[in-house]
Amino acid sequence: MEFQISSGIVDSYFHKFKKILNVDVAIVGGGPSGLLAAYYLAKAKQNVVLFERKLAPGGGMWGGAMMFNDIVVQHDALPIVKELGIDYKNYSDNLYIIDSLQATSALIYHASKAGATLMNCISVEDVVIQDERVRGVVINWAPVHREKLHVDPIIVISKAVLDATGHDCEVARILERKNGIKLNTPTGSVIGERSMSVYEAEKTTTENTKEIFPGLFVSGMAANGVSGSFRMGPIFGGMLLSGKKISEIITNSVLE
Ligand code: 48F
Repeated sequence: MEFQISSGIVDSYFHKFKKILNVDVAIVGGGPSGLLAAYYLAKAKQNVVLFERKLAPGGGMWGGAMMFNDIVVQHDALPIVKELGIDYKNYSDNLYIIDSLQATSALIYHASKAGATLMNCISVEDVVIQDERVRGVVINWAPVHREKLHVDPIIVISKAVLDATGHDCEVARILERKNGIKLNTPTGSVIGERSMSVYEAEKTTTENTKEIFPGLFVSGMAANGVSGSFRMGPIFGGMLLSGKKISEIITNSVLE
């Protein structure tokens, strides 16, 4: 029995790991925009893997606002909330309240159930570049980074990479820092996010959701961060709409 438990897990995990070494889409970051992109991409029959460095994917959605575990979505995003079976309460004309724990677990569940492979405790530390195009990501165990161990990584090949790393826009920054290349942002560089301005931020999140270098796409706060737009705090409609939009852009680009 003891042996079967261990060998079952090792066999299954290594089978899963081997499958994700060459995929259609590699998503970096398991916040709301990355999880929703994973869900829609998997539904569109893309072979998709999502890497999250923390134990639990979910990013900034679990914590609600200052740990008050409710969050707000606006009317535009309500069809997504309904599609995922998340309960909602009408609060004012255009705004709805959802429970952050139920919403986050629903995103994780639906992404996984749709067929996306979710890999937690793994950090993306670099990208693969071939012929002036991003062709994959370089991964290592998150604790290896935390302990600053000198351990070489593993390479994952993909047709598209999504930077859904949130406020730090880590993948875009790595690409720029290491390669000195020009990105498709207003300045050609990662600009960094501005202060709180909810209406502007929500509007620009979907506008900034796009391909910023051949093979590298951005969603959620990473999209606003690279293009120098605002933060918005505990309203999540923009994140959901951004995840859905980038899944459509990537699907079209991968199918080209
Ligand atoms: O920040 P995050 O939740 O991303 P998001 O989808 O949503 C932003 C909102 O939560 C909120 C907000 C809007 O309402 O302002 O902040 O843009 O999640 C990003 C996830 O990426 C992980 C990180 O741990 C977090 O869970 N992450 C970041 N860098 C890496 C990473 C990396 N290099 N490798 C793996 N995971």
